Order: sequence, then C-alpha cells, then structure tokens
Amino acid sequence: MLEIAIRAAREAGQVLAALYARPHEIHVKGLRDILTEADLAAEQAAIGVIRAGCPGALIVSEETHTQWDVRSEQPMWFVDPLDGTTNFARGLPMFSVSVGLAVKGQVQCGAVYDPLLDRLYYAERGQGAYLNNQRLAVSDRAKLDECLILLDWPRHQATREQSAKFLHRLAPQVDAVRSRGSAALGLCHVAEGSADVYYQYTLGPWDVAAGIVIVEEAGGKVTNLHGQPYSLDQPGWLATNGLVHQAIIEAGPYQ
Ligand code: 2AM
Ligand code: CA
Repeated sequence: MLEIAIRAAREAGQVLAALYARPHEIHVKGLRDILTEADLAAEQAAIGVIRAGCPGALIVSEETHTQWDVRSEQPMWFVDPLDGTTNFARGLPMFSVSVGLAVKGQVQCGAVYDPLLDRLYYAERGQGAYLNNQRLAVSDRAKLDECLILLDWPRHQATREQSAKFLHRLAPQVDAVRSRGSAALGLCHVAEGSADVYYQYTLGPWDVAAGIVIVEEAGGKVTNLHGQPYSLDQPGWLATNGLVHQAIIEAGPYQ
C-alpha cells in the first residue's frame, strides 16, 4: 500500500511540475478557494494509480469525492492532488501532492511529494518516516523561545480571526513564524525537524492524512487544537515535536 501511495504521489507530482510554468485555467470554488486544470489532471493521475493497484478501493479525493464515514470498516484513500493551489496558481513554488491510506480512522501509510524539489516524504505505521532515503526525526527543541511555528490560514473570516488571535499570543514567545500555504508540507517540516510546530484551524482529511503518519513515525505528536485525539473528519490540527505540545496548548487556542 505504501508503494501505491508513493507511486500515486509521484505521478500526480509529475503532472503538476509539467503544468506549473504554463498559464492556468482558474475556477472559483468558494471564498478564497480556487481550482485549476492542474488539480484535476493531477487527481486523474493519482486516482489512476490507486485504482490500478487497489481495485475497488474507496478514494476520497479533494476534487471528487462522495460521502464517507471515518468509522467505516472500509479502507479509505485520502488524496489531495494539489495541496497549495493558491501558491501554484500564483507561481509560488510551494505545493505538494498528499496521498494517505486510513483504516477505521487510523492512517496506515502515506506519501507527500514536492515535485519541484523532488522531495518525497513517506511513512508506514511502525516503520519510521523518510525523506527520499533518509530517516526523519522531529526536532529536540523543548523551549518555546527556540521554536519555529508554521501555520496556514483558514478561508473564512471568523476562523481566520481565531487563528490570528492564537498567533498574537504565540508570536512574541517563539523564535520564528512562517506560513507556506501547503498543509501537507507544513506537517512534513515538523517531521523533518526544520519546523517545531504546525497548526491550522480548518483542514480537510486529504490535507492531513499522509502528514499525520509521517509526523507520528518521525516521533512527533498530532492532536486537535485542544490537545485531544484527532479525528479525520474534524477541521482543527496541531502537530509538534511532542516536547512543546503542552506549552502550545496552554498558549491557546483562542475560540
Ligand atoms: P489546498 O491548497 O488544497 O486548498 C493553506 O491555507 C493550506 O490549508 C492549504 O494546504 C489548503 O489546501 C489548506 N486549507 C485551507 N483552508 C482549508 C479548508 N477550509 N479546507 C481544506 N483545506 C484548507
Ligand atoms: Ca487541494
């Protein structure tokens, strides 16, 4: 299954890399939410790989999905064919493909591919997390004032204000703050130890499924924004190196 996830992420990523420098067709899906021809082309590529390797599988992909229930017994593939569409459409070179497989709400394996840097992050539960062939480990920073915080911005006004209030509390206490616009890459940066914390108030399961197992297998911790166990059908996410998890929770979150 990990090999299928990797192949799907790589093939979709190659589609994105080929289309990146060309003009884009942009469709508005909703508030601060767009879709390009590349999201759909990459989705076709990823779904094709999963269907070939795992016939009959349930695939929950951002642009094409039916109803799903996280408690179902059926294994579920969560696919974000282009995580960071706003970056992609503007020519900012920060985006990825995310492919994860969950069984009864537990992610078993996943791959996140950054096609421009040819960086493949992947993990299988119990087997460690890797970037290309290198084993990943979260950072050992234990104090907030040493930490680099990554966050992404929700689309809706009220949630964006909540996130800004949380940041208002955190920013004076930490080393640095960044926002890259790809949740999947944000989680992978925590896994590799280049960032210490990632949070976002609203994400879909396709954004996080692969990143969850990559962070956990790198020794990090993933919960909801209150520090409670996460659920793939809930919107709020906090991933850290584990050492500063409690300190972040105590600094927020703002409701
Ligand atoms: P996307 O590019 O696939 O749309 C930037 O805000 C990051 O958060 C991106 O990974 C973006 O995913 C994701 N994101 C933001 N708001 C979201 C929402 N309401 N639902 C799902 N993903 C969201
Ligand atoms: Ca997407």
